[in-house]
Amino acid sequence: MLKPVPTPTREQVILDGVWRFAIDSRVGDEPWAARLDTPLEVAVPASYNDQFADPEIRDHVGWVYYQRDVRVPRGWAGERILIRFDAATHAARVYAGDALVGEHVGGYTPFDVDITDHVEASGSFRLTVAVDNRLTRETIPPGTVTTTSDGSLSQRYLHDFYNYAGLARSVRLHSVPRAHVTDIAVTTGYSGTTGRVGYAVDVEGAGDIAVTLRDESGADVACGTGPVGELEVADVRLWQPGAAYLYDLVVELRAGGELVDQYTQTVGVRTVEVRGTEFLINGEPFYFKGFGKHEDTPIRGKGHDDAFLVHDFQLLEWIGANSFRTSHYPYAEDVLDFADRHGMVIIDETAAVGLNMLIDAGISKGGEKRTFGPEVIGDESQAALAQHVRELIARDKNHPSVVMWSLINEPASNEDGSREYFEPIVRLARELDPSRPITFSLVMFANAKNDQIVDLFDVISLNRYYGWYVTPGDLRTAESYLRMDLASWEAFGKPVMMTEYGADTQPGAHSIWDGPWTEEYQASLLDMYHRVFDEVPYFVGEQVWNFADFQTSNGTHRVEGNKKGAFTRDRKPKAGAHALRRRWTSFGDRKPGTD
Ligand code: BDP
Repeated sequence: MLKPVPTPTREQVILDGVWRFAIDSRVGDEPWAARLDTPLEVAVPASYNDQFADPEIRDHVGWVYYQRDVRVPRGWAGERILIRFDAATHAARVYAGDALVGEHVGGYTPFDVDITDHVEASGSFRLTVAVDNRLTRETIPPGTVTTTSDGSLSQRYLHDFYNYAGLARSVRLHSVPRAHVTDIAVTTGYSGTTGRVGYAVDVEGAGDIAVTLRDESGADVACGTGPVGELEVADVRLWQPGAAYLYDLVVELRAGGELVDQYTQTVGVRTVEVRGTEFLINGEPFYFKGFGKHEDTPIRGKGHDDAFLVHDFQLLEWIGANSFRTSHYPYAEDVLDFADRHGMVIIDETAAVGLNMLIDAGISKGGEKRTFGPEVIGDESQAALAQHVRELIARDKNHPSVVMWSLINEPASNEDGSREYFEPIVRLARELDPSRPITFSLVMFANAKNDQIVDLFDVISLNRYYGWYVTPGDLRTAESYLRMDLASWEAFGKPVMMTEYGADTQPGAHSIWDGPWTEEYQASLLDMYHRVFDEVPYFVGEQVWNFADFQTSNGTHRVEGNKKGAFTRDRKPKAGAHALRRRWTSFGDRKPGTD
């Protein structure tokens, strides 16, 4: 799926700004059929929840309406006219005037709505977007909606982060020519100093395809014709962690000698491979240092914000991180573009979090024991996840920064039914992208003895909370548990990494003892884990939970959100951040002690 960008044949109008807004209970039926009768306005892109000082809006369950008037540029006559939503969380219906023009389910992947037949160049139209925040057993992630005694809806879900909703990413009106390039897929490799860029171009309509590869100075380095081909790049500059290099693949569609469409796809030449117990980038063992993150900031919720993007990457560099996981959903495409340009290594995760009935709002609670089956997480959920994986790989397949797909976070992989549920998903991901390894993050109580799916994956990624949920305040016992746990995976002969470990930490709380919640405790816990990691030869990376504190749903186990951040929600370092910086700046992209 091509991101809309202006080219000699394509234009766009960014529709970000302030839109009219209402929740469903405050407007009549068919509110899209006229100007929304509402005093409220809302910022786009941003989740709507925290923008208002109104609990009925923050905790609303169901549809909300966004509306604005849109003018179509006069030069667009004869073009196809579309609206791209980078995300509508979690489902959307789009109306041009009174007409329903598109629908989408899935809150973190983009979709286009073709409105060519409903609008006119130089005319204007009323755009209404209905967005639904409900999570059910048929959605990814899952949840349950119940009707309370007063008739209002109440929502529960199994992950801990707050269920921010709305239009959290950009909305764009864009034009493409009638005959146009619909998709480009690239694969890369090299031998010696010669690079290889394979390409496959899909088009709608007739025309001849020509491609040119340009280096960063703008010089042509290779060219080809036809929809599928392979280009050789002499003296190739590789995309490396921390040292990005990007080529431009300029794709042209011509008819009768005339340019019909042009699109430029960036390309980083690099290889990724799991060999034995090593994770290799460009044939070199790579050691992941970094975090699981969230898209989460005050007021904006999950709204994408370029200033936070720039600042977060600055902090990642400051602390010596080389990678992060897009826990627990695909992030805005702008984040991956930025990672491509800055050599950040990404584990790209789906929105499949909470496929585990033993967890409630992120906490292990017992409760409903069985996760997989027709009455619980069944075929509809599996179909939704398959569709989500298709959309994720379609969007992100060309990003050199993405080195691995994380297909699930903390599923009940220790339960019967998990293999039947996940095996087809793994097969699908491998079919769609044979070039990247796949992983998933294992929950604490899925271990080397009871896990039923780990053999399907390339890398064993563990989420472990010894010293926090298990033996809090007792790092000595925690250390022995961690050591035993890591040792138990050796027999699998695969690389092992930690995708979550950490401790909630209240900034400003201090102690000379091992006191949970203090800054010293977070730093000591991290030091303890690192000591153990460095003993394990098949260990390939450490990603702390979390980069920054983030908002959660209400509950007595969280104080104003999850506080496991190395940074506070407004990006101030805790003592743990300084401890991480000391460690991570002391070695490069290889495992400590192997340089
Ligand atoms: C893990 C989840 C993560 C939570 C974390 C925690 O993967 O989303 O935020 O625990 O409890 O279970 O802090």
